[in-house]
Amino acid sequence: MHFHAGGAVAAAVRNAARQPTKTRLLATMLALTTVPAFFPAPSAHAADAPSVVVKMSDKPPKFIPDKVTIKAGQTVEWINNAKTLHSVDGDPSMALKPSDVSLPKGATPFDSGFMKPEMTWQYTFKIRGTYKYTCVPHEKDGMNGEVIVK
Ligand SMILES: [Cu+2]
Repeated sequence: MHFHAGGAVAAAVRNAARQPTKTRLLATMLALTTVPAFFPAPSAHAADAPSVVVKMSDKPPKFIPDKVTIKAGQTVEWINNAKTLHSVDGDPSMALKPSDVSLPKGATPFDSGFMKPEMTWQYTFKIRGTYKYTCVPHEKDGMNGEVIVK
């Protein structure tokens, strides 16, 4: 046999059309297991491409923009393109002031942890409502943000 793999599969399928059912089934299965290699399924990461990017600044400590509106299921990416640590803190139990961090009913608290300069962090919002979040190192400086999920 001097066929390359694809040719061999095509030939097997062609021949199988004239073969008894069992052989035909085998050839079909062979073809089906071969095809996905050429058409890889979209990865989880591709589905998470951010809809909105929020930057983090030092002077003054701010989320830019500090208010974004997205649709349920969309992803926000935060990027620390400043020179100090920042964070995305959507966990009411970590807030100094309860009014700085609040989530819609049923939403799970989120927290990026400390983000060094150049770090990015993403979060996908599934539940509709208004999310108020803060930056742990700069909550006292008023570095607060809001995500509205429609
Ligand atoms: Cu900050």
